[in-house]
This record gives sequence, structure tokens and C-alpha cells, in this order.
Amino acid sequence: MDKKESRQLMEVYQDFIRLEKDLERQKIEITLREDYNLIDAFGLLDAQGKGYISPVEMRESLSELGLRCNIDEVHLVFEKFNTLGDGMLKYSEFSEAMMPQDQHYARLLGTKKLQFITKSGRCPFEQATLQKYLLLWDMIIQNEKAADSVRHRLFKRERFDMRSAFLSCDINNDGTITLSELRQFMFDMDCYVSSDDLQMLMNRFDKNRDGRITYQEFEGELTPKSPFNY
Ligand SMILES: [Ca+2]
Ligand SMILES: [Ca+2]
Repeated sequence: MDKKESRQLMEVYQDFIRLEKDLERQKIEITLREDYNLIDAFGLLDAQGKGYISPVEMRESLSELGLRCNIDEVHLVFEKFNTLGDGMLKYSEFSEAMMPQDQHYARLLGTKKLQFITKSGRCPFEQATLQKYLLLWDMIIQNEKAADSVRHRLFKRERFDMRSAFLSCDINNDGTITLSELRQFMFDMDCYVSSDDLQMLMNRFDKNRDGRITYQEFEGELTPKSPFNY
């Protein structure tokens, strides 16, 4: 891959990191709300208390709470969160996705228990917390649309070759990309990124969380997911 194409890939990485950082700020902000906790947050989407939700249920729950979105947008979010790939969003996937990368805030959120018993039909959160929660969801949706437009942009480039893009990051040529190889790739492109930022980028690609990006994971993340170019 020539320098120009490597730069293109680096710009995609930078865009992805920027999106995750914006989201991280929002995750931290809502973590600081006293009444916010993940069990209630999931409960607002999982109206029947099954422990998992389908895309249709998510769209309905969000629109009942006041956030309108279409099914294509929800599918984009599911592509990101549904690491188990069964088409449903489980509580474990939800809580992993909502957890801040910052260990301090992750611990804080992790120790929060269900504090506010929901009376039937009542929202467990104060109005201000609910608004932040909906803002977080809106940002998640807008971010995934932005991520997909980054993918479409990459795909429009005639000279972009997925295989050589992968090889340019698989520096020791063992068939997978590790965090330190991502760091090396960015470093070689004169781009410094913090460990937290790299981890956020890594998480986007490394679906099964084994610390390695396979070619399949790499291609899966960079291939446009929606037929619409947002
Ligand atoms: Ca490697
Ligand atoms: Ca992996």
C-alpha cells in the first residue's frame, strides 16, 4: 500500500477515535448522575424484562421515550453492539457498550446498583437523567451513521485494497493485528494516539475481544453496513 493509501486508512482510524472520544465524554457525564445505573437504563429499553432486546423493540422503546429513529439506524447500532452476532442485544453487551473506557468511571458505574425501584409505568430516572440518557442514545446513533459514511468514503476510493490495508497494519505478518501493531502503524504515519484512544479503536474492530484483529474482523468493520450513505 502506498503512502497516500496508508494515510487514508490512518484518517479512518482518526475519525473512528474521534467518534469514540465524543461518546466517552457523554458516557462519563451520565455516570456522574446519581440515579443513573445500567440495570434501570437497560430496563427502559427492555420493557418486558427478558434480558435482551430486538432491533424493533429498541426502536419502539426509544420512540416511546421521545427519541425518534428508523430501523436502519437501529441496525447500525446493533452491528456495533451485538458482539455475539445473534441479532439480539443482551444485557451483557449493552453494559459493555455503555461502560466508559476510563477505568475510574467504569468502576464507579460498575458499582452502581439498581437504586430506584420502578413503580409500574414510571420512569426510574429523574427528568434530567432521562434527557442525558436520550442524548447518549442520539449520539450513539449519529456516531454509527458517521462511522458508516467514513466506510462509504473509503469504499469509493478506487485504489483502496482491503487486503493490503490489513497487511500494512499486520507488521509482523502473523495474520492478526494487535494493539501494539496499531500503535506502530500510527507512529509510522507520524500520528500519536494515547493508549485509551487506541483501546477504543481496537474495541471497534476486535468483535470477540481476544485482543487481536483478524482479517475477517478488519474487513467486517470497514465494509459499509447500510445501503444509505448518510
Ligand atoms: Ca500481527
Ligand atoms: Ca478478535
